[in-house]
Amino acid sequence: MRQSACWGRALALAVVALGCSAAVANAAAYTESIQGDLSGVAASPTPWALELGANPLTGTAGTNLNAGTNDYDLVAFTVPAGLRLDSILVTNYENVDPFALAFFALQAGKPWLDGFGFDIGGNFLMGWSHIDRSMEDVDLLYKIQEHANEPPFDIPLGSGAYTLLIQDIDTTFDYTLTFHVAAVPEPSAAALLAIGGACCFRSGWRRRRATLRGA
Ligand SMILES: [Ca+2]
Repeated sequence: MRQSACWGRALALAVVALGCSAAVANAAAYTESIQGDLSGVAASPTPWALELGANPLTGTAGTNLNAGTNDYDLVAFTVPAGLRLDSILVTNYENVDPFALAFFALQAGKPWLDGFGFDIGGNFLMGWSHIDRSMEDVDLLYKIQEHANEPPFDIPLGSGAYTLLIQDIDTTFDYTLTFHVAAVPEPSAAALLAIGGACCFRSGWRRRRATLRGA
């Protein structure tokens, strides 16, 4: 193979790999006001298949003490094979109480194995976190990792099913969480370039050796 053709093929493969790993905007969206209130039933969290790109989840959750109602939101999201979940950004968190803390907990798989409200044992959780009004634009996934059970989970999350609990035991709140999903970069563009470089080096070496033998 000629060196120029060899490098050309390596670069083409690298471009393809970079293109596959680039995030695509506006993937799957779940909005409670459109698709319905998320399930509060442990046996059947609302399923949600994430897609490549930014997946916004918008809803309302929490407790209305005057009305005596609780809105627990359980979403069982799936990261498809070949993709990974890089982050869950708190895009929006609105609560009229400036001191209120919303509670988020994450577990692997479904159904929901832990409790609600005060009745959360924590043994089944990957981790949990509080969110308040100062924490917009933070990565909830890293906040949950700060309170991870042993062994702590890795970020990004790999393909599979997970369930997220969203609740507040004192107040109600509105939220938007944006799940950022990317392609697993395998093989990487750098690796393909390295393979291409090795290929070109070997073909050049063979040509030089053949030339020396023929001289
Ligand atoms: Ca809700």
